[in-house]
Amino acid sequence: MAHPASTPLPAFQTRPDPDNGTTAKIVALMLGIAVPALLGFALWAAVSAQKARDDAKTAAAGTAAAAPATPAMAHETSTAAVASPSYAGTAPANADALATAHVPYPATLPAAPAGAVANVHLTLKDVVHEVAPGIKYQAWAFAGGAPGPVVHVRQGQTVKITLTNDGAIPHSVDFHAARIAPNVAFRDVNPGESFTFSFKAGDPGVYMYHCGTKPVLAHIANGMYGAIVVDPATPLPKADREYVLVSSEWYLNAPGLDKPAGFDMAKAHAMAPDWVTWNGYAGQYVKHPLVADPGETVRFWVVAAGPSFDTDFHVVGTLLNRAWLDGDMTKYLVNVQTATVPAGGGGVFDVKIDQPGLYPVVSHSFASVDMGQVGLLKVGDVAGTASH
Ligand SMILES: [Cu+2]
Repeated sequence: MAHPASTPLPAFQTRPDPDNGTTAKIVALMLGIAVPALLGFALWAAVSAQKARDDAKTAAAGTAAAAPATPAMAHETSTAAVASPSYAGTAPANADALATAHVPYPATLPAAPAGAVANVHLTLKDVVHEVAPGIKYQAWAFAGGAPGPVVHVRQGQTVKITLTNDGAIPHSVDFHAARIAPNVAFRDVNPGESFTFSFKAGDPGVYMYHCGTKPVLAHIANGMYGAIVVDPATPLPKADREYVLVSSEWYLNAPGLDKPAGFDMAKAHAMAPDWVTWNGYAGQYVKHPLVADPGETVRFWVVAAGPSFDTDFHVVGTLLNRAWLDGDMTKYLVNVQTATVPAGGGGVFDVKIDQPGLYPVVSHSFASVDMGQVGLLKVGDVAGTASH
């Protein structure tokens, strides 16, 4: 809709006089950005305990009022056409203690194996996964939870994948780093069976892997994804620390407090998640920050697993010194404020931070931050947040 003709155009803004309190304004602005991120859990804990109880009552009432028209899928997956109420921010009274006790997903990039062949054994399993403090979800995932293990190989290696299905229904695995006939390599594997295929890691970068069994939306949303890092044959500039971050969103058909929630297809179709996470657990690197020393180059290998959300990668308080977008490791952009990682894509981002502090790592799509996609990079010996 056009603006009314009488709407005045905004005046051009001039840069404020640097001596006129600008520093204080910038600090205030930064705090305005960072503090809400840091206080996310406190807010969830304070506001959401009651909300969770209310939502649980609402959900129970809704279930009673509207009997499901279709039978539920395995694992209580909801295929109801009407989405459950939002459970965003649900938190038990002891959420803070649970967040502290939580063992974070290991974000540090593991070493790549030597030799011509990288053997990777992945096991698929039905597991109860915690997506946030005290929030349980009946996941279909790789053994150990979601995301699956970080696979790290070298360009030129043959990657030999063995997939074992310990779940209750057929699953598969699709590697975006592979150039291979998917009908053969990514085929369904029945429960109790194993399947092996190999591909040449010809394309460096960071790539998603995921179950590709239909409905893919449900299999990814239920936790079946991970990241594979393929080291370029021509090494990247040296990095002092390397972290892998996989973003994903979660669609819950129940609060997940008393018993595990299942998947809500209507919410997934509406792209209205309850939680958005780095490495499968809301805010885990707020309580347990990623760390670096001042002046170090920190490399983030980022995958947006979705199933449907992009990640707008941003580190509050700095710029991305280098940004390799998706699978193109032949060149990088410099001084990027926010880099989009599309759902199903990846990106490699370097930051070099000299000033000690707590730097939030977010998707700058801030609904995602509110739903849990925030972590901290702790640079130097900074007080105020629990460490590992
Ligand atoms: Cu699957």
